Amino acid sequence: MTDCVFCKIAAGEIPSAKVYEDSAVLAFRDLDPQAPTHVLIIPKEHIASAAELTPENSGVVAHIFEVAARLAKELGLEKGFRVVNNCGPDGMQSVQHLHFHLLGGKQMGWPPFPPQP
Ligand code: DGP
Repeated sequence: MTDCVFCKIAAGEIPSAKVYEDSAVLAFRDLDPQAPTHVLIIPKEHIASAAELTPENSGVVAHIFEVAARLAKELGLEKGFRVVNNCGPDGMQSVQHLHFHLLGGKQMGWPPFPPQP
């Protein structure tokens, strides 16, 4: 997609701090890190969000989780990590290209949203 920032990163048209790449996926450091380690893993194919996954295109998600496990080892996240996907307006998705946040290097909070009054 011509106006998609993550398609441009995947195509090398916008620079990124790349940590992994193969024919199907790219992983790079998030511009606005929310943890000591914060990597985004994206399919190179444009899929707008998790809501657009189908039996035809969902295989890449399993591959992304394999890459997350590999990167967690390589990046020293032996104590654990979190993989997050934000989907749609209520999910606070800000970039409309499927991506998974790999977060680690500190203990996360739970639940990930403020308690209701
Ligand atoms: P989300 O809210 O789940 O859509 O997260 C999008 C993330 O993408 C957000 O943490 C910031 C990051 N981001 C947005 N634009 C860029 C960019 O041009 N480069 C990099 N490295 N990260 C970006």
